[in-house]
Amino acid sequence: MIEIVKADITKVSVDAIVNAANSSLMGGGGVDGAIHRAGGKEILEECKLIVTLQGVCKTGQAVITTGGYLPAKYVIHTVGPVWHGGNDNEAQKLTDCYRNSLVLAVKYDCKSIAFPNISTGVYHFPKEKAAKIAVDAVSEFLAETDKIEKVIFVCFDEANEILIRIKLSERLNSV
Ligand code: AR6
Repeated sequence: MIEIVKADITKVSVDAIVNAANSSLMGGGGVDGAIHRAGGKEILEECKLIVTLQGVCKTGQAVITTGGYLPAKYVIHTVGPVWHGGNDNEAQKLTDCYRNSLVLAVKYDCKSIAFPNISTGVYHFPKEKAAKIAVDAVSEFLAETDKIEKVIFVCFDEANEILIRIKLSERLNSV
């Protein structure tokens, strides 16, 4: 049910890919920039509409748009926490990102979803802590529902790929 790959998430064919966005939903660098570039302007148009209707997307929350030209049907935009040293509820906020993205995926009948390593780029969340949170949040959600058939962790760098593999095998060995 859980796969780990080293790839560009804009190339992954799943029902929904998750974007590590910022609160404005207006695009940015990193994976956010790559998704908007590859997906085309329809994604930004929908993001603008969402902001007009419901305001900015707060940290830990998630919203959904079309996938535009991407192979994925939908993009789920979530806003990860900026790392401030660990005393700003960053861990809970990152858990919320994974959980709220999965809740939205189920709501839109998505069977497969791909996650990047949220917050581990310019938001500087420590990669090992983020990997454990990602694996725990996804595993706990999958234990509660049979609606999602596949979750792919799409890692862009080798460190994240190795860390996600370690955290997943630690978790599987502990149960
Ligand atoms: N496919 C998969 N993963 C990627 C890709 C890609 N094409 N490109 C980068 N990554 P970041 P954040 C990885 O900085 O830390 C944006 O400007 C990257 O190696 O994209 O959550 C937003 O607008 C890293 O492991 O997101 C926000 O302002 C991971 O994606 C801010 O960055 C996340 O890195 C969000 O920062």
